[in-house]
Amino acid sequence: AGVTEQDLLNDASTHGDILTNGMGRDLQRFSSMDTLNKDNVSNLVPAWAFSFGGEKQRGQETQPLVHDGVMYVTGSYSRLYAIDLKSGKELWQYDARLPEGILPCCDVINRGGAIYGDNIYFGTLDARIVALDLKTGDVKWNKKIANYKEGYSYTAAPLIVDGLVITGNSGGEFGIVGEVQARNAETGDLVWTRPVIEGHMGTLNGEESTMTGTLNASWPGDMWKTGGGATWLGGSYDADTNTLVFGTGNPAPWNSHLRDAGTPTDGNTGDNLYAASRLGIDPATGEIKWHFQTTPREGWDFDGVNEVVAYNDRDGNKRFATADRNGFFYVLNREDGKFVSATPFVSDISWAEGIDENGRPIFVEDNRPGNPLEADKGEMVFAVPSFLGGKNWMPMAFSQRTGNFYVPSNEWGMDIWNEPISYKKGAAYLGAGFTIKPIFESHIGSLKAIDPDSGTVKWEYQNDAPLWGGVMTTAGGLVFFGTPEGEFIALDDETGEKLWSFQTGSGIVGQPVTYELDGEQFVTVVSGWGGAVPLWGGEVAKKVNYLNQGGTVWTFKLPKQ
Ligand code: PQQ
Repeated sequence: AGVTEQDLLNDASTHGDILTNGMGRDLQRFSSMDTLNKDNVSNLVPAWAFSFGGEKQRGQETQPLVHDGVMYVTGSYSRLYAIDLKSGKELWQYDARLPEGILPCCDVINRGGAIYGDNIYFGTLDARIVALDLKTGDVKWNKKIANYKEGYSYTAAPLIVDGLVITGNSGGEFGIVGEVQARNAETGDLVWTRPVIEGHMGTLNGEESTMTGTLNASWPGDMWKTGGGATWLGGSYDADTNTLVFGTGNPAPWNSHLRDAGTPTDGNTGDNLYAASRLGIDPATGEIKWHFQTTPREGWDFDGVNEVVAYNDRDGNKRFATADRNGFFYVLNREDGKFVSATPFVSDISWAEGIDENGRPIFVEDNRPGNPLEADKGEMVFAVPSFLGGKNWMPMAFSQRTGNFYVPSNEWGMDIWNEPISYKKGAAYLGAGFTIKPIFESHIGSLKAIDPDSGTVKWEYQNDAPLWGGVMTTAGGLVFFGTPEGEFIALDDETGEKLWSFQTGSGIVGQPVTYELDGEQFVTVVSGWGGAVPLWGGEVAKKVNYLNQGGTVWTFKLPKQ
């Protein structure tokens, strides 16, 4: 028996289990349960808590999974725990043995696993993907995605479609090449690979398939060979159109002048395809069906990896939505990835005036960091958003109840300048320097309710520290999310009013879930501050350096009647 493709298709509508990241492969993070709702959420209390233990208290960005009476949760440093759903007691634990010299850019985090057949799959920081037996935690297979010594790592939750385990890769700061890989879930054997930078060859069943894009059409010289575009946040799956959607990170290096991206030209020279893009991919073959580039000529580290959520708009049109790191909220057509609309979702965006009718940014050329070739350091600019983005990896949620998206955003900017750089295997390949700064005294974090049909912000909930955790919506009219200050919060989905909160003891950068057990509705979130902000946040990192680390799974329920 085991978990089937049909079970994955039904994941969002079955209340007793959570098999996929995103609570359904379209990543809506909406639960149709309403036992817990606006009227009773103020009574929510802890049912149990579970500590990851050890000294490895780092960013806990995971989303728990639930199957057959067991919760599966990944922790920092490539650990996975199986926990009894009723008692909160540990059943087994798997610790990946990580080699010295792993190179994750942005903390030793993991965002979760995927369940299929009799296995749970998750990726490790040394760029491997592991299949473990659901019952025992025994290793079924363990495969290398890429060479960690070159800067590759892995942090995303894998995606499972039609018996294939589909993974991206991390390493965009090291001049790696972004890629999507599909493996047979039973054996771990590679079925296809799709590099995302033009000029590189894909494979299918061990043989070359097709080239990605057109060689040298949008890159100068050999720059495509180390072109970046890490697919580090994984992907989503739209079953209606049978399409995988993966985002691609910043082109490498950051210094855009080295990639011919600094001077406007005719055609797409310097666009650096398909970095900073979303790709629609055929799950059977790994062929690219369509692409949409959010930031052509990228020069501010606006990775295009943010999750693409499949939904229907209020007129019933099949749409995708994505809130890009570059500060714009995009709506695309699900059939062909074509641009529908884009609206800013953060304040004071400085690098573009807006997005034109073809989905291309209208650049403010003065806001591109200057060319350093003539000097050691190019001209510095103050750009908004900061390179950590109007929104980073933390997933938004869609509500089927309100038709709105709930987007965890941040309002901040950066001083940024370019420097000369040349590629060296396994070394940082940026060619830029930067300092992140707040732009408002009152707040950085802002959870926004966005109407995707008009792009308007209906309400916002402001938070002192940058928001760094996922959002979940429910048919009970609730929006759940956590803050770096440690609060786990439920808001009213129509007004943004705070209905409930609980202090978890460390910052929340995890992704909440909800499920049913014996007729009761439970809510779980993992607490444990970390991720990119303390490491890369400049002045903002200093502002939040009082926050404590942790590693605790918190589970809540209503008291018995
Ligand atoms: N990871 C985080 C985090 O977990 O807090 C934030 C970031 C990453 C970024 O802002 C990145 O740019 C980023 N880039 C890559 C890459 O280019 O390969 C990987 C990751 C990652 O795997 O976590 C992040």
